[in-house]
Amino acid sequence: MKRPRSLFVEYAERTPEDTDSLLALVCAGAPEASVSSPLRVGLAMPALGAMSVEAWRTDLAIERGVDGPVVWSRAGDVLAGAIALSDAGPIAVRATEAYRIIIPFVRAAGFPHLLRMWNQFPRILAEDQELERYQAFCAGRAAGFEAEGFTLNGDLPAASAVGADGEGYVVTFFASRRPVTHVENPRQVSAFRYPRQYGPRPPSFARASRLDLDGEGTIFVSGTASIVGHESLHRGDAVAQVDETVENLRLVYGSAARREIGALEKVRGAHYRIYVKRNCDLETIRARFLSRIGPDASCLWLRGDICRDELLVEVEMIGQEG
Ligand code: 3EB
Repeated sequence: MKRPRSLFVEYAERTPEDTDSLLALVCAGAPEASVSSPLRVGLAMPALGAMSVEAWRTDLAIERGVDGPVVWSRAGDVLAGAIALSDAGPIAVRATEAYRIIIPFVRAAGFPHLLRMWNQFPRILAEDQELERYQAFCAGRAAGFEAEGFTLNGDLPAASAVGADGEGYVVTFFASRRPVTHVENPRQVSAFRYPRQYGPRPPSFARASRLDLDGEGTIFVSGTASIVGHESLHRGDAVAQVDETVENLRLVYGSAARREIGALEKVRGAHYRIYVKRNCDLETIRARFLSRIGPDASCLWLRGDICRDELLVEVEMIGQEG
């Protein structure tokens, strides 16, 4: 018999019928950001490919619940949750609020180790209190982590922060009962050490995190883009941005997998969520990315705004190492 797995993911074209083993369902294309029970996150981001749903599953028994604004489900050592807030007013305030709800919640639940967080809100590059909204968000997120006792230096989860279309701010998270390993990228400055030019407080995230359960390591690579050191490269060149992003993914994933990855194409069973900023770049980006990772790779293509104006694409990755 196959050994039961704590956590695995699959992409689907529509809401799956088999819901018993579902820990969480992330569905693209909602008109507004939304979170409902049992844990279903609606992302106000259109799907750009056949797949529109990210289904997180487990072979273990699931417990589900709602605690104030947090909708959650848990199985074994893993807890999944999400919260939907208004994105009105200063986004820094909303971010601090979200993190000051989520962190105490995971601690009280007995899953204190944050593994992965996704942030989605609209107008990510609009102005907000003399900053870009993303930079204001980073300041509020850092304040939230700090208020909850984080050092902001090697104790942060993997994350993404992407601009959606509809209204609302959604944070989705995975947390663990057991310690998580955080991983950085040797060719990128750690985001939590970015210099002041990117905003008053640097982004609070690790490049990847890894959870080891039942002899298997699940690797979550954060949103990854065409950034080397701390600088964006290849403004206006979607193909070169894909190549730079693939190189970053190769190195971060290799570091988390603790093995040399010759080419991303060689990583079996990986899943990629790709955010494309402009529909007009989709075919160029898709063709180049698939040529680099292999035509059979599992992909979820979404339309989303990237947090620096010059970036055309951002990719996150999930992998398992046996
Ligand atoms: C970067 O590397 C690109 O603020 O949570 C990637 C992943 C990015 C996560 C976040 C931002 C975030 O800086 C942007």
